[in-house]
Amino acid sequence: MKNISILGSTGSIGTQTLDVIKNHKEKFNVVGLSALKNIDELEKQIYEFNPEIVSVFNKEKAKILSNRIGKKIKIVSGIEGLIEVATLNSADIIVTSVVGSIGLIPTLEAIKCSKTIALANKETLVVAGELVMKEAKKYNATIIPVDSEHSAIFQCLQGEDVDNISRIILTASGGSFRNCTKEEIKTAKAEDALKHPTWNMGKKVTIDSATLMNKGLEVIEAKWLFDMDLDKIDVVVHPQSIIHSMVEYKDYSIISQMGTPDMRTPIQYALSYPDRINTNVKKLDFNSLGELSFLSPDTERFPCLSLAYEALKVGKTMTSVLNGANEVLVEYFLQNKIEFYDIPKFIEKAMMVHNPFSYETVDEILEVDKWVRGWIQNQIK
Ligand code: MN3
Repeated sequence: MKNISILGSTGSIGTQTLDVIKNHKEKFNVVGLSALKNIDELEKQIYEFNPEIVSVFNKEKAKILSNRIGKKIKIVSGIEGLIEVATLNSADIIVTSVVGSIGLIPTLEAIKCSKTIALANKETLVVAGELVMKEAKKYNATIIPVDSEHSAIFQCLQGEDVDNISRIILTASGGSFRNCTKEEIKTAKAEDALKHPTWNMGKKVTIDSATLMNKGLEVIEAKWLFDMDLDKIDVVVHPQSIIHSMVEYKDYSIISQMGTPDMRTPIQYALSYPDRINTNVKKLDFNSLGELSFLSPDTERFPCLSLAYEALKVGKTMTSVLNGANEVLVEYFLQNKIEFYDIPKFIEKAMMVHNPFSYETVDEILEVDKWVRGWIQNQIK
């Protein structure tokens, strides 16, 4: 039996993780849950999975939940609460599925407790990949990717020697605006961007898919997870989302991982690793699949991808600036306060203003994160 703690249990990845667990109650047991503020959903989860501890980030909401369910379960709140769920003694695996750089601190604390991390929070590696991987090594904590592309690569690497890799090929669906002209994209609203063609995901990552920033963040994530040089990470647009990513070896053999696009597959693999277990995800039917196609990403219509490569090339604190600016701008776009192309425009401006430096502590990173968020807010006002 593996004991699981989930950071962000009411979000898209969190609920799909619980769905996987529900199917394998003989293998997995929930010990910790946490949510930002959705206590109605959290309350249902508590009755169904009976955890030891629950964290509600919002303190007011934590109090309301506490009044509702009494003293049966320990309820904590704030960042301290999130850390408590992340470092729970009885937990074997911590699923980090909170959205944004808020995931960094609890992930680092879980690493210090040598937990196995099922990492679904890509922003953690984007803002502090070097530090996180260094700490994971130091504390002997295993990091297993949940992001579908990185899970694919992780699976393609099993039994192989990393020195034999020629390159990693990340596939991208192309997002909601893949077939739109620049003019159409310019005036598109958040609701249009939220109609993702192949994947069922949360709002933030769906907007990031539409801008291709998601793929940019994933390039950065891949660099740190697999210790790969930037020039060995390629992106190809593959609209059907059947091939979830590939690894090319030095004999130019390419190994890919395929399947129906369903996040429960990479989530389950992260929980069952190194084992494989049954699923009720839909089987891939080659007879009705039709054609698989591949295109190069269009950085003219989707400049965010180039900005991410640029930030990674500069390195140091620049990827934090990219990420912090993006998080704020996506939120504004979701509220229809800015246009689609304001996202890359202001990220680029922030990157030009910022003087990147080498960081050693998480506090330095958080300082940069705070700065860029304030800077963007001032620009939009
Ligand atoms: Mn992905």
